[in-house]
Amino acid sequence: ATPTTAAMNGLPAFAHCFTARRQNSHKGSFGDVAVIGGAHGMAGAPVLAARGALYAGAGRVYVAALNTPPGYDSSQPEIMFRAADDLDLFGRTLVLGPGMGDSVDAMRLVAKALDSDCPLVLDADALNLVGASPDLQARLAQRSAPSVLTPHPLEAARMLGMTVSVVQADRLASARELAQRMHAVVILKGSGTVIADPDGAVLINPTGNAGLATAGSGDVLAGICGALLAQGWPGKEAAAAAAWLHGAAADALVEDGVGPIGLTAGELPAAVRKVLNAQ
Ligand code: NPW
Ligand code: AMP
Ligand code: MG
Repeated sequence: ATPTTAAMNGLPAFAHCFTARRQNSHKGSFGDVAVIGGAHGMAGAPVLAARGALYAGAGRVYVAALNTPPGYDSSQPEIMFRAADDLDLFGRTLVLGPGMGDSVDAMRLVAKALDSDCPLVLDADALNLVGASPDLQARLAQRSAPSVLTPHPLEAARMLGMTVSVVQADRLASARELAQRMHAVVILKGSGTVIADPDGAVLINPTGNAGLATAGSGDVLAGICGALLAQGWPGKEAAAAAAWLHGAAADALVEDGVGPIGLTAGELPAAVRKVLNAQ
């Protein structure tokens, strides 16, 4: 089949994936997301992802930080903190990688997640680990639950064994190749984010601005994608809608004078909620 390339037609294109919030629903109706990451010096990354998931509508959100006793986020006490090897986490939608590092423990957790039936978002260090390990790639290839990879150009270049300039020279081809090699949906981030499915279909996300060029914004995107997967969205649709929402949130903030200069990743989740509720 000829691969298709399309510009996304806004979030309404994914309206069929929204489950209406019924009056008699409860937190269990909207899925659970567990974010695993946050090694030393990067404790904020999984919290940003968790906030992204919470504000994108996940019913319950957990954070498991490596090498750190379960903590507490006083400005977001809704998030539940667990130990990274808590078996209970591996039955939920998993977001792996924000601030995770490349330790042996991180590698073991990625392998365990890949072997689970959970919908999965692989970001940041989880991507670097998978890119460097044929064993993890084999585990990824045999998954039947949705798997979404969210590389920025350098992470994509590492996975493909290319330079960033080669990846960027043809972003559509790079995203498609990575999706096909890894047997997973790919969000190739950056200005003009590309969403690629292993079947060859490619989308270009039209939202977002340079305000997103700030630490932690990718962590928030991973959490949004996790929330949509947890609410039952298929992988490609979750990936495309997450990228759209993330960019639309940044666009709305800039319209309100919050950025592009000095926009912070922590400001994105509430803006995502506003965009979602306006649909
Ligand atoms: P340059 O500078 O141009 O040479 P890394 P990371 C390139 C965590 N975080 N187009 C660019 O290279 C993450 O979750 C924790 C072209 C850039 O310098 C990870 O676990 C935070 N090039 C970990 O830190 C907040 C692009 O990639 C380099 C590009 C490391 O993640 C921050 C960085 O890549 C962070 O999220 C583009 N669009 N985008 C926290 N608060 O705890 C990126 N590059 O070396 O993989 O490091 O992305 O910072
Ligand atoms: P990360 O590098 O993982 O924190 O991810 C950065 C996020 O910000 C991704 O979602 C990128 O697509 C987005 N981003 C970064 N720079 C820009 C830009 N100039 N225009 C639009 N989106 C951007
Ligand atoms: Mg990142």
